[in-house]
Amino acid sequence: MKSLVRFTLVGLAIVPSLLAAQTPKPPIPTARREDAAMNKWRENRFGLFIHWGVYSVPGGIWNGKRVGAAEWIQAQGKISPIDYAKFPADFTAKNFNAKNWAKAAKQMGAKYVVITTKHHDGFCLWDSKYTDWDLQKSPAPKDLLKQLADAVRAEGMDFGVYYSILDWHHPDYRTNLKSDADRKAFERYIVYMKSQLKELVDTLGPIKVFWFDGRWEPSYKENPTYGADLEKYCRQICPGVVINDRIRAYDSYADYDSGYERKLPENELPPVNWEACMTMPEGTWGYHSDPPGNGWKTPQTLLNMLLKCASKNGNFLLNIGPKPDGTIRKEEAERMKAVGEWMRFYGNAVYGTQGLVLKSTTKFYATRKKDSIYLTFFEWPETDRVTIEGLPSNIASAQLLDHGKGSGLKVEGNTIILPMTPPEKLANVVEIKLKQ
Ligand code: JFZ
Repeated sequence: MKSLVRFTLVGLAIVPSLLAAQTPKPPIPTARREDAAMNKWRENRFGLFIHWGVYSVPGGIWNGKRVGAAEWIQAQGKISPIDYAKFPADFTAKNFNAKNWAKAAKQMGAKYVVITTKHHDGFCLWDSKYTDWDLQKSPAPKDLLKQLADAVRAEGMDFGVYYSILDWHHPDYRTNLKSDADRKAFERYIVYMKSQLKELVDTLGPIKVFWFDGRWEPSYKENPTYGADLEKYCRQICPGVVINDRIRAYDSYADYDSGYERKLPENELPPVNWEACMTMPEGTWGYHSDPPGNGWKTPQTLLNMLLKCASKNGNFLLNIGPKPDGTIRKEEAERMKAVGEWMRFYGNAVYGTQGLVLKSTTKFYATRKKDSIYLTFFEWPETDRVTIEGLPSNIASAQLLDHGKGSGLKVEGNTIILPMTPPEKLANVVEIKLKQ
């Protein structure tokens, strides 16, 4: 009976994108966090997001019916808890190799990796003391998160965890707090979350990012003290950790705005730290055997998004959804590789930069690091002259970057003269040195 009730609740779950338009915006903080850990997070600029869990098993298709977001299949496919409980057995991770994942992330150019430790289905991707709805129920190695965390750090990247507040499985989770009993249960659930976060901190080694999600149900959203308290707790157990806004009930950005989900800011330089997260196909984060939307974004589009973020002071967290056996599908592996090949030569235009607003009739993305300004062109200009307004000082020299080399460009005042054909296919970078 109880499971029937929960089944109904899940069936009615609202897809968050429908809610996004109406969600309130927190007040702009007067100062941005500026300590070393926060600066490192900003300098990283580019991360890999991984959505992996037992929802990867049905791969977006249940009883012949195809859903949109694969990780929402329990709700969207109206799968009963009994049927859903069969998925962990097929979550084999038999081809999972933490070192290979970390190498692939590094090769893509990522400076940090964030993985789903618990998504909305409540399934824990580790062996938790506080629930048996976890890897105990699957043949996968129980320490796979630890393996990944270590491998990621061994490659010199930062490791972060995604954790969903919304939980379709935990008996104490509540959508609404209609009675004292509900409130008591939900507060037990908050203790459960805290215990699990502490468990992750104690077992996984240094965690640099807490990426929360699933804050939109009334129980959490209408009681902002829960989020404020949880944030305080996280900072205690994991000093320095960078926390996204979704830990809070829309009343604070915490350390950064993670609301740029599958979209990028248009004209403004956002006034708070921010990160956009992005899927490679449309509308699915978890592994989908037949993804929604019109195919896969090209490497050029993904790079364009990354540079656009950097030029507006934002981070870019690019997602993959591995298969239940731990394979990274071909479509994703190819894109990761192509993006990384470009980043290997032109990453200077991204890492450690700040965005800046320049005026020109030519389209490019501008970033700045010390006395260098980088202009990244995704379309080669129609004429050979690029005039730039708004530079902080005069141009001392300019070069067109070409696979780790540079060829000097002729400069006339604030105009640079480009060759007829560019060296690179995906995007071309001009580095300008400013006069001191
Ligand atoms: C959430 C999840 O529901 C989804 O499965 C995925 O994990 C994604 C990264 O996060 O989806 C959201 C959450 C918030 C918004 C949109 C989608 N939002 O604020 O616009």
